[in-house]
Amino acid sequence: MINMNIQKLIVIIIALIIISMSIFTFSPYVIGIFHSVSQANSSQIPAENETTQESEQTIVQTAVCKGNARCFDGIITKIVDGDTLEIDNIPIRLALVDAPEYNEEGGAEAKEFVSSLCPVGSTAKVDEDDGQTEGSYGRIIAAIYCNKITLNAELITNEFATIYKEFYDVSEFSNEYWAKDYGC
Ligand SMILES: [Ca+2]
Ligand SMILES: [Ca+2]
Repeated sequence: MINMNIQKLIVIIIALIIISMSIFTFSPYVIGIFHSVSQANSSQIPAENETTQESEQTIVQTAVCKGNARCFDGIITKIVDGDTLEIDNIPIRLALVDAPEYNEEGGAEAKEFVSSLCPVGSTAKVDEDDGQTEGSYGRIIAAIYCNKITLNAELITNEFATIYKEFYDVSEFSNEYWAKDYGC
């Protein structure tokens, strides 16, 4: 009777050793799998600052593009001056807006104004001017929406820039309030 129990005990111990050895051998893989699963999960759950960016993005996406020309969302990567900036490194010229060059009088202020409204890193929507799809010196001519505002409108109405009258008869945005009230 006692012998039987000892035999059983030995079998159990050997089984336990085999099980623990196999766990030890395979644990790196198991941990690796769990790690990748938890990473995948954590990337689905936005951290607090990502939530802010996401809501900004939602606001940008609610801005509706006019016409059929290019329309895309991106991140502001550079502000050149009051009427030119880069979104996803693509140069954009603000439609109907003429701000002074950076080295001209009022140029630095206009650039600073753009930075204060839509700093580098902001999410923005680009609505290409359907009347000026040929662009300007390699830049897309567009209206830009960011942080709930239309950048073109803010520059004009706050008098950091004037209406580019030369193009108001071809521009898609000539009938916008900011264009009509300030010269179109
Ligand atoms: Ca358009
Ligand atoms: Ca200019």
